[in-house]
Amino acid sequence: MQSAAMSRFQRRDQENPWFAKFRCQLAPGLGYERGIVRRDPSCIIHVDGLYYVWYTRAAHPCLPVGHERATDSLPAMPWDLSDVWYATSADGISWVEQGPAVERGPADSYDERSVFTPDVLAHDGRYYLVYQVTRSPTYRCTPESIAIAWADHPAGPWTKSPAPVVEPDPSGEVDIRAYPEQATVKGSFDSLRVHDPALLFRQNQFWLYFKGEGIGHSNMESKWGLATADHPLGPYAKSPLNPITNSGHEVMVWNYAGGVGALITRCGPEKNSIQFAADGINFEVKSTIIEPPQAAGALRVDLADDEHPLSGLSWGLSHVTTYSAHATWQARDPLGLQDIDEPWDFIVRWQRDDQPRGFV
Ligand code: AAL
Repeated sequence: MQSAAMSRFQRRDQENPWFAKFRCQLAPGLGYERGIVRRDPSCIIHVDGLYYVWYTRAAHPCLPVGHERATDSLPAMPWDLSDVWYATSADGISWVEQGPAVERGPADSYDERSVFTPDVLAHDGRYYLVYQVTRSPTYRCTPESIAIAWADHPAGPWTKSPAPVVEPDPSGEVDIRAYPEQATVKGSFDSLRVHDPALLFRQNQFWLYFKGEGIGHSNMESKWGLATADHPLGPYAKSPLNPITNSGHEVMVWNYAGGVGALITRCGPEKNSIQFAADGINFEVKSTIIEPPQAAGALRVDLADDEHPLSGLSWGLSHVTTYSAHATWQARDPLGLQDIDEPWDFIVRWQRDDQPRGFV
């Protein structure tokens, strides 16, 4: 005998190819280190027998001091005063940190304060990194844009775009004399910042998915937008249907069967779901999941149309933000992290578990 709720639950997970659960383990080489921030890993690509990943990396003199106390050398937030670094791995488990890929620009450049939260696309023998850029400490109302760099080899050297390729929407108004700054006119969902870019190639175009934060919207109301271009370096045009999700934080998308799969986490009424859009724009919930990896990057694979819907979500890296209440993994301490005495973000490995969810 089973209640209606349990029978619905069991049927849903066992028969649904879109259902996933995840395990995590340490990623030696990218793990916890006092004074070092490692977070927001890109997707992972496999080139000439090596796995490559890019991520936000900072060596900070102290833990973040917050918006009002940040200086030229004191970070406001963990991702402030950061550069994009890369690491390689032979087995996808242990990593060797190789050094910077894209660094902050000189004074007065569009990326002078921080470059962070990268994703990678390999296309036609070239490599593209998309990432966030900002000019000043991440004060509550500091704009953030998306820029791109390209290279002929994953080890670089990287050439940066002369300007950001996606900017916040110009709507909304802020009274910067108030503290904290007050929105006087609410803007669109991406009027303050564009974040977390992820770049796919589909239908002969470059599809750049991003997270928006809007003037007058709370940080936990984030939604995703899309901008497309004929050339990877742009110009990118935002979709008239933006925002294309009503939920989601860090962007994780993959190609599947001519459409796009999405891992929606942390924010909004549809958080903790896996979604699919046959046209890459109109997403539908395919499954609900528990404890997805945060800020995940997955192994990029070439997918044939008949692959499993979650082949693009087999394993990858994610981060543990030890200062954050969102780190449910850390709260349950499956990695045995009780020795950590200061909250420095670090990277872990996740893997999709093929077993269906256990039933009580
Ligand atoms: C992340 C992302 C973006 C934000 C910050 C760093 O997880 O959403 O990158 O700016 O947090």
